[in-house]
Amino acid sequence: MIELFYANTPNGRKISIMLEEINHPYKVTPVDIFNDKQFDPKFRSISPFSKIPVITDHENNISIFESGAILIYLAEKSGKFYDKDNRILINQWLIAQVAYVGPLLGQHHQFHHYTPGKSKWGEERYFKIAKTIYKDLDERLEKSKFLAGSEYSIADIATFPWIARHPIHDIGLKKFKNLSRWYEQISKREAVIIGYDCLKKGEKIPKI
Ligand SMILES: N[C@@H](CCC(=O)N[C@@H](CS)C(=O)NCC(=O)O)C(=O)O
Repeated sequence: MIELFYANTPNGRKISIMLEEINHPYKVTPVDIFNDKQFDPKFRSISPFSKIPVITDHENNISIFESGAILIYLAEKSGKFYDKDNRILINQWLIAQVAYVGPLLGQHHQFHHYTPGKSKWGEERYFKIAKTIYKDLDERLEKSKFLAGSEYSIADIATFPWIARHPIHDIGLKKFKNLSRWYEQISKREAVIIGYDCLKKGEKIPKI
């Protein structure tokens, strides 16, 4: 059994979606990051930067932090969504998500949505970058069915929950035809619908 230390954020959802996709038994342990529970020493012993997500695989008593490392672990364990012959491409799109798309959209959330009026510079800078990310993903998806080629992969699983925050991005997802097509297609997957709402609170994937 895998234990997922989780909050219902895009980084948390990457992993609940993956666990549903590979149909692996798991239990969710919520970490209340809005009340500083990520700083509890016990949690910090498996999460050195005090962040979710983390998994503990109780089968072999290993804990893993960092969403990209967790996705790779689960993909290798299950043999799914990480085609051996396509790893160079999957790794690029996966690492671009964890190192660029996620952190920069995260800054856009902070300045534009959570603290508007605090910093005009921050709002403008990250709004511009967020729009560029939409444009660049759209261009990629014009040429390719999924981010890393013709097959759905952990790169798509990593990116999807970030685009699922599109209502707070205020960019207008529907203006991006290829990104919208990709988003709608992934939104309909049963594992994605269940993983998105793994706390069973009735959370629905935002429509375009
Ligand atoms: N690079 C990390 C980022 C994880 C991350 O930023 N997690 C956020 C929630 S989405 C968190 O735990 N925040 C709590 C905090 O910063 O105190 C990953 O991809 O796993």
